[in-house]
Amino acid sequence: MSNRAEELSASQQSLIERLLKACGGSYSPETRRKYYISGPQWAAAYQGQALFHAPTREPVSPAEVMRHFAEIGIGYWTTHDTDVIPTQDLMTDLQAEIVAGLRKSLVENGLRCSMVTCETFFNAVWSAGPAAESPEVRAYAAERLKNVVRIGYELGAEFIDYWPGTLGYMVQGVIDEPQTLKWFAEALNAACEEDIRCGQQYGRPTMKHCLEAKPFEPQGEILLPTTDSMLAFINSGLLTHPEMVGVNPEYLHELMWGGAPRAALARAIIAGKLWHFDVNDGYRLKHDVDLPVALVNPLDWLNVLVLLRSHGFEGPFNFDYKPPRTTSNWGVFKVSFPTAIDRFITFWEMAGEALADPVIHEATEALKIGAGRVSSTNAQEIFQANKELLTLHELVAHRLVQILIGSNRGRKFILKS
Ligand code: 3MF
Ligand code: MG
Ligand code: MG
Repeated sequence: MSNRAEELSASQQSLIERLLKACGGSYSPETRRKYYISGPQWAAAYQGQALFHAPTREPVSPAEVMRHFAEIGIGYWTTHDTDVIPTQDLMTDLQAEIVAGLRKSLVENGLRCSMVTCETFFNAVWSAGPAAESPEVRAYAAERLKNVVRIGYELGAEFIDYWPGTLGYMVQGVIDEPQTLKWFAEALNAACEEDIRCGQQYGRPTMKHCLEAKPFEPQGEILLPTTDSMLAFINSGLLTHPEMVGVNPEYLHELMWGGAPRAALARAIIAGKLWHFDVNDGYRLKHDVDLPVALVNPLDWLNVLVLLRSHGFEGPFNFDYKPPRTTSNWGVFKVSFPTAIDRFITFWEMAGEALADPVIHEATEALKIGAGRVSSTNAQEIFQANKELLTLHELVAHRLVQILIGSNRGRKFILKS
């Protein structure tokens, strides 16, 4: 960088520091650590590249990411195998050395690894998916998944996540979809068997295996595009240990197909399979922009957290988002991660406020009691007696917006005189 550019960038940074302070509302690292929040290695080290974008940021080593996470107060770290171990070094002696180094960095920074995941989308070997026709590709996929289980044990992870990525096709009519799903199940079965073996070896409970769906990207068509399809797959009879497998919905992945994330989460909750959650934001029926949480859909985020809190889900919340493309490495850790986490905590606490709110409470109870004393066979009478059902709905929705903007606590805006 030229001296001139360096000076200008330093002055932008001091402006940002001042404005961040002026924003206020940030939590201490101790407070942030009280939530089950995890930071992905790949999000922190994301270099700004995309299909139409060249990389813009310097690489950041795992030890450096962990140091920043510790400073910010992110208590948990998550990683793909290839985020930290080059593909050619996987399953070699070098892997053992790298993993030992990661363990040391985790301890030094007071962090824990909550989740590990296998990259089955980036390397060219996955061009036809991890359950391709070629038996060599499938055997390699099974080895990779088993290896990730072992890495998980070495790093003390409780969760293992699978976003199959390339499980699908570009051109139609050429793959046998049911057979491909059976092959995919075989790889997961191999991972669960390896987990059971490791559990016995380490004297630890087995891990929670979580399937993450995404409706499109990077394949033209995806075989398991939604969390619902993952739930159906878990119950298809193809898995030898369905009790070990749950889901990791990602907020934006459900919006991308036009779904309501809250309803998708609800379906996972009633199946008893909501075990892990990827936190971010974005737009309906668009590509995977992975924006920082609550910058697009704050009201929906409040409502999602109300649902999760009221059903006892307390994490892990994995911040699977992408810091803006040209933000500097400094900005990623100074602004992007801390502000995303502080918004999340604020929304989590606001959700608690909504659950304790007397207006919402009374309205909800009244809805559940109903009008009473009407004939159960007379539609006209039931309707007449319950005319205010949707009025109460609207009142609750109004109150939620009040909570979002703080007017439930007396925040006032200047009125026209
Ligand atoms: C892609 C994703 C993935 C998964 C990750 C863990 C790169 O859209 O969301 O992140 O979350 O592979 O399974
Ligand atoms: Mg995403
Ligand atoms: Mg994700």
